[in-house]
Amino acid sequence: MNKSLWFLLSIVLAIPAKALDAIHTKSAIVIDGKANETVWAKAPWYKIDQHILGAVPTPDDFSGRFKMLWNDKQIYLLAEIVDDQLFDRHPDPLKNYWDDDCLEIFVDEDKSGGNHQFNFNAFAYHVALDNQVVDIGESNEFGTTNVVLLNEHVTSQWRRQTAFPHRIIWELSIRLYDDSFSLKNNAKNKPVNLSKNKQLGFMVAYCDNDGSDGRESFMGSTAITPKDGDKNLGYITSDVFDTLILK
Ligand SMILES: [Ca+2]
Ligand SMILES: [Ca+2]
Ligand SMILES: [Ca+2]
Ligand SMILES: [Ca+2]
Repeated sequence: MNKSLWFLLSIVLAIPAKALDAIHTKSAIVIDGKANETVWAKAPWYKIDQHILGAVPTPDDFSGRFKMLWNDKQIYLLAEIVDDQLFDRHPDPLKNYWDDDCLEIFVDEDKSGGNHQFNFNAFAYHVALDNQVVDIGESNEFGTTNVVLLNEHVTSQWRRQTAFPHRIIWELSIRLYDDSFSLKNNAKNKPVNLSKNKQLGFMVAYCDNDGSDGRESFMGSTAITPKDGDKNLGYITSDVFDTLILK
């Protein structure tokens, strides 16, 4: 390799993964699936275009992007999702929720990284088409997987667009809980206050199913390095999340 090429390569390799920015909002955001608050126009878009699992969808089958805002109480997410078929095969919100269309939001409040599969070191909120929010909770007394609703963490509303009915605007507010959160001690659970320059572990993904028995594709906002060929690691470890900075 010649010297100039090696120099260029060393610069590219030294650039850390790009952080995501959430823009501060002084004005109130109404969670109604409408992006008509003027502050939304100030926030940059980020793509949901990284393959995690299943088929790589065509743009009409699935494509998505999102932007972020924050205030001292919560962060806000606006996702624009194109999905040709909205599908909810499992009406029970606790059953096979990953096999129905759902928006998945990964949050690690203190950016600690590490395993969160059966604890609340980080959260993998699966937001279903009925706007309910599911994650794997703490192991129960039998040591078995314990799926729980965390509806108080995320407020969610989506709407189809009149001119583009397969494009939906999904607007959400997310309260952040630190790793002391426990369903064994509900009275003590309080969302943390947020301040400028705070960094979180963060990632967004979409599970797309258009009528199959199981999830057809799973696309995310972050390039995940496979482990034993598997990129579906976000529900297990927050090591694979991106960094979100409150600007
Ligand atoms: Ca709104
Ligand atoms: Ca689809
Ligand atoms: Ca954590
Ligand atoms: Ca679908």
